[in-house]
Amino acid sequence: MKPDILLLEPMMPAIEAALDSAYRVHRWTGGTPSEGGAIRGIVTGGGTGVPRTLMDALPSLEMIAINGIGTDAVDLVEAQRRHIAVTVTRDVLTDDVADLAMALILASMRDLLPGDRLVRDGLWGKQALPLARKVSGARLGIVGMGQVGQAIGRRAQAFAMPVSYYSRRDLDLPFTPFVSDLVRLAEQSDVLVVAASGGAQSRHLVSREVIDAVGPEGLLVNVARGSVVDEAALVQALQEGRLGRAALDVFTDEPHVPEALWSMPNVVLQPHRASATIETRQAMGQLVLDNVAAHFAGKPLLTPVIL
Ligand code: 8YV
Repeated sequence: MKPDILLLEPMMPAIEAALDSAYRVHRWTGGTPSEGGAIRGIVTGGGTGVPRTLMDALPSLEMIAINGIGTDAVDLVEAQRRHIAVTVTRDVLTDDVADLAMALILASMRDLLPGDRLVRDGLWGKQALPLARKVSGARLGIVGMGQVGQAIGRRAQAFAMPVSYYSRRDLDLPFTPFVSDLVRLAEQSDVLVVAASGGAQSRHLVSREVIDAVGPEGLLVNVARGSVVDEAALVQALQEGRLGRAALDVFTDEPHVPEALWSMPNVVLQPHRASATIETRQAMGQLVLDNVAAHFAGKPLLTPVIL
């Protein structure tokens, strides 16, 4: 008999078709599914994770395959206690997230969206745009220097951006200095990019003080998790002109984006799309399929989360 799987968010049609052919796939509609007792596997996204109430309602759950790298929305301690295996799609989305971070830096500092809007509104030649800011040579601070942070650093080097970073510890990287104080890093950066994992340990790491240190001429970019930034402080700093610009792919309470941000011309907004390319979602989906298949075949998982 095919194992029962609960799919928490949509995936590419080809990936869903492959799941459908190998498993009895139940699509989550919120709450506790009536077939809860039969569910042995969950496939979910990094942002969605698994609500704890749902996890508690699935007594036969053996594995959670996250279609992403973030584990902050899954209770890993509880998973370990219940011997539920958890996998992520390590490595395959690093480039895309770093690419989007660069795209957000470029879009924000070069005023891409106001320029685009001016052309579409037929105002070229009628209305002047303020001059933008130069990206090449701007000083970049990276918060969280895992694979994504390092990939952003490598890209920034091609833009002649001096790169420094803040991390839980000095990683002794050859190309970029470690700064042990996040406020100091923010002070000495023109652009601060958040690439740290979410979770209790990083909640509101980018505080009002850090945002103020980025300052009225600075740009804050977040491609990590909304929870890492104090969003209320961010909105207030933008409203009061204490922060120059923000470019955000992630938010505290997705898909809710604070309405105050919607009309700000110095803010670039994306709907959590850093890994949303055909190529990467295909590779992520394949890794999910391979991990789920390995689990039900009793073989070693390809990319397990190890606590
Ligand atoms: C995805 C993510 O958008 O990797 C993560 O943790 O949040 C993103 O890559 C998400 O997992 C797909 O829902």
